[in-house]
Amino acid sequence: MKLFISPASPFARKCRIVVREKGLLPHVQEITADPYADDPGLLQANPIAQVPALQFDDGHWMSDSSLICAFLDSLSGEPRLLPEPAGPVAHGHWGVRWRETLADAALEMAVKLVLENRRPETERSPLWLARWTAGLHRTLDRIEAQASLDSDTLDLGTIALGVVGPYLDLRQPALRWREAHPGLAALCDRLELRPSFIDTRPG
Ligand SMILES: N[C@@H](CCC(=O)N[C@@H](CS)C(=O)NCC(=O)O)C(=O)O
Repeated sequence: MKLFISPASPFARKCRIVVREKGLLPHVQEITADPYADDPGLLQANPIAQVPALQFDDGHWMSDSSLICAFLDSLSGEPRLLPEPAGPVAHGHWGVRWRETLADAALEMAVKLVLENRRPETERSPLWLARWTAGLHRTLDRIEAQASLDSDTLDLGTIALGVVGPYLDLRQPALRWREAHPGLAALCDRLELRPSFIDTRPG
């Protein structure tokens, strides 16, 4: 399998962490591609032109980090990062997916802010910048209040939350998110000590 990534992409990082946690590194070739440069290899693997993308030897492909992570998790047994779909909404499968979705939403808004701020100043939309900034703050507040940040269980929700902080540190240092979100900051700092996180630090 080929996994198209870019070193700074938090969505690709989720998949790269899962590859390592599941011991799948010997079976996955990571290919660095710039999703903003019409990279021919990436376009062939994924018409949506986003990283991450997973390409199989028979030509099949998958996009979207959430789908790719769930697929990678299904390839081997322990550690199980996504429990079977059963149980109450706040726990187990649905709780994990809910926390992953919250983390992904924060990342989507953070990435949009980065892209908008890369445009010439006269072309930036104050309306969208304000909307995404407010949405990011609201989502981080909700994560801090409700996302079970003190759990030691490693799952797809925890991994997704764990990549939010380092991405904000890298791309949104002015946001000073740590002060208002100590639970998320502590979770991210704990996870950054794991080999899978060390090996995939954004840069
Ligand atoms: N929902 C997607 C988002 C992926 C995404 O936005 N990737 C960015 C890089 S961080 C990208 O490839 N952007 C290129 C583009 O949207 O044209 C996922 O979870 O994989």
